[in-house]
Amino acid sequence: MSAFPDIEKISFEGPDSRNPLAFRYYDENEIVEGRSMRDHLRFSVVYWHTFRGNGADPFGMPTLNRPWDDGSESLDNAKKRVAVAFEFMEKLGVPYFAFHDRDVAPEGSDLAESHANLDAVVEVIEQEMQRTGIQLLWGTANLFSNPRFMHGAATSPNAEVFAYAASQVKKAIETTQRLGGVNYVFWGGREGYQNLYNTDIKREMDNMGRFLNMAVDFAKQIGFTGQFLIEPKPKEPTKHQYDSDAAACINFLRAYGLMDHFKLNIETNHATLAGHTMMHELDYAGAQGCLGSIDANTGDTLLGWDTDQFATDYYLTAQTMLIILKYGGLGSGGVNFDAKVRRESIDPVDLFHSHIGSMDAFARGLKIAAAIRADGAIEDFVKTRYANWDTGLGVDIESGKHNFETLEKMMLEQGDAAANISGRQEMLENIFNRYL
Ligand code: XUL
Ligand code: CO
Repeated sequence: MSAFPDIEKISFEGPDSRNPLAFRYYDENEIVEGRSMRDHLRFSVVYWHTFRGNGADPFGMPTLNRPWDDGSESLDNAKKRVAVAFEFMEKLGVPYFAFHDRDVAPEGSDLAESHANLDAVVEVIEQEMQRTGIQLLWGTANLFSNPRFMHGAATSPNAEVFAYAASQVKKAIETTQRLGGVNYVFWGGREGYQNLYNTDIKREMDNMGRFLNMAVDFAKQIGFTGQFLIEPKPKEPTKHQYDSDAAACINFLRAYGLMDHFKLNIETNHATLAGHTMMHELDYAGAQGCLGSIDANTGDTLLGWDTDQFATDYYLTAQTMLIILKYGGLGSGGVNFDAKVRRESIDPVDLFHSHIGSMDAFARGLKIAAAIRADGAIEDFVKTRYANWDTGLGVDIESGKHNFETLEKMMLEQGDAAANISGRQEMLENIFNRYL
């Protein structure tokens, strides 16, 4: 039985279309910079928000109408949900999805039963993946919802919680491998602290490093070749999260010998919670060779928490795609909609409106970014701005021919540095706007 009987497969109708259930910009076959939009964007739907979100918030009960879901934690309900998820993704036309172990299958009364429940639902997922050709962008383990993780998982002061988390991640990596997942994500749900009076930061960080190294060893042992990703977020649910932003994650990866095994999954709302723009986090990660994938969403400028809204702002999507193109694309990563409909958007069709709008916004952002790159004015300006590093003194400094003494000698002779040139920020902002 269809969960969305009135909705046909969403098709591309072009910018003039007035049909809210059609794409205006996302034409999966359109070629941009030599690659199809489908391959550039690698859209992915998340199981947790889209199929498990119910509209509840800290002030109110569930609101969303999901006629196919009986609201129970039964295995039967979990299996029925899989068919709905794949009908939705097939009609939307996305190539990927992502899930946490506990999104798809209920937790059992002990670990063995939880593993068995996961296997039972994964069997149905496997069949649906085969039927539709939809692939797994990434799997992950939920190490934050159950009360056992109240003090963290890999960073828990309780060693048995570390052991439980390791067992859960082992199973989640095996499951991701079974489903041919192309990445595996670690988001440190409660890997942080609420108060330093009760916290041994050094021990917690060392244990997190130990945990991720065990994951790397296990992946090697079973031949899992998907890319490991860390997803930075500065706070919520903990007051301070260790993986707070791209820079903190990269420092952590270097400190624990993990740089060769991990990249980053950058999420927009996490970037802004950290006091950065998405563009900053992407460029920083890219500059360090760590740009892996993105969780596409947006926060609300008036709210200081992780609202996980669908991104529709062309500035945001164009800036995001500009940096992604700059670093040659997302590789095995994708544009993963870690976003949820508002609790007032109660109908199943709202799931379509939200994804269609954001897919279109990213498609349009991709085209804007490609046009800006084709124009070349911004890139040329940056080249010119640093041009003196390509001749004379700049080359000598960068090739190690100078030290403080030689530089002082030169400046004492010369008296002062050459005059600066304008940064032209406003002109560059205007050039960007030409293509919006
Ligand atoms: C939480 C968040 C997670 C991760 C996966 O803010 O973004 O859903 O993406 O655990
Ligand atoms: Co996320």
